[in-house]
Amino acid sequence: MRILHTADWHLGKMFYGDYLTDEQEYVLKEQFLPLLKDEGIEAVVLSGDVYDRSLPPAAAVELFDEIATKVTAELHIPFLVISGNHDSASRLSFGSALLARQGLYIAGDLDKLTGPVILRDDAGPVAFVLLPYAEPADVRHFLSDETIHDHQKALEALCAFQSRGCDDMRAVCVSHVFASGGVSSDSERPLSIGGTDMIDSAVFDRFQYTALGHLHGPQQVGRPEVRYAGSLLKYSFSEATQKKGAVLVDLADNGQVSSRFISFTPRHDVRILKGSFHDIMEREDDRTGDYVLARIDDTEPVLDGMARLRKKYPNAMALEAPRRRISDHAGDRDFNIRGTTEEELFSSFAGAMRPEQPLSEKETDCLHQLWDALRKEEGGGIL
Ligand SMILES: [Mn+2]
Repeated sequence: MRILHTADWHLGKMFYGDYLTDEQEYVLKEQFLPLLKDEGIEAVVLSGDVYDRSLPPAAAVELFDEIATKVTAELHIPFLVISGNHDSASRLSFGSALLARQGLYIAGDLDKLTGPVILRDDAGPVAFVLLPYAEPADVRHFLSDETIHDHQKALEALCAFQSRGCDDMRAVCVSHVFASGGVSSDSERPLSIGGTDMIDSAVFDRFQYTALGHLHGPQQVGRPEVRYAGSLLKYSFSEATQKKGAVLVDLADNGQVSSRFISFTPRHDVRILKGSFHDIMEREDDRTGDYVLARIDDTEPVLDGMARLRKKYPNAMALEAPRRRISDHAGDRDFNIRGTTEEELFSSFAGAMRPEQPLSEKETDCLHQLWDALRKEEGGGIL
């Protein structure tokens, strides 16, 4: 059986104030859907974080509706989906019993879990054990097991509950967890504040393949058959160098698994530009529509930098100047502005911005001349 493992779509995600729904639509329609056909995919897995938030914008819901319909009703490929920590489990699993008859298997609400989903290939049954993201307290109540207090125990118990009856089958687990050993980025929301949110991936030992969601960088955990597919797109600048795509998994008749990562090419990339502001503005770039962060190495302030950057890169998201010299004392000066001349105000500003290098004589002379010139034009309305 040939399976495509994807995760962390985060439909309706906002990136520095812009919705990424159009970018998500592009990659899903232009890359993901054609891949299903071209590669002869027989089952699609989405390992949680379908949406970016529990109440997603209407456009995001419409997009998922359209994609899920294409996968199941048009391409006739079973589509297995779990809710992640960003999803509302109960909203996501609306109509799930009905949809399962159409090949769309959604596991969200614990109350609606039905045990493994059994698909078949020429060699027999393949069990898909769907483990939606759940808080330990919710699993404790659901299974009436007072010993469940952490993510590890909750996952083990939920996994046992959902695996019932498939002991002797080839089995694929779908789970949204932070497996210890995994590497995180800036766009995942922690699963627990205080206490540990990490789980030991030994719980997946019994499965031929484990399709994980939550960490946004594609990676394997321990062995190659336990993997994170990573997110659909880059959702933070910390992911700028990551590849984004899906994992193509071949599950052989004897249970052997081979897998390979397939990259998606987004319409607009997420990049960090480095160098001086001047270089960034002057250098040739044929992808100026990308989402960029300019990390400039200028030590002097760049006036109106963001507005100028956006003239070249309309989707510029941020401008950082980590080497810019700013006095430790800037901001906590206490002096009477009214009793201060313009020259004094300026040298105080210069001292705050460039503390280790006071204004030189030449600079001071230059300033005096400027002030003089401005004063002389005062009648003209400049000052
Ligand atoms: Mn996520």
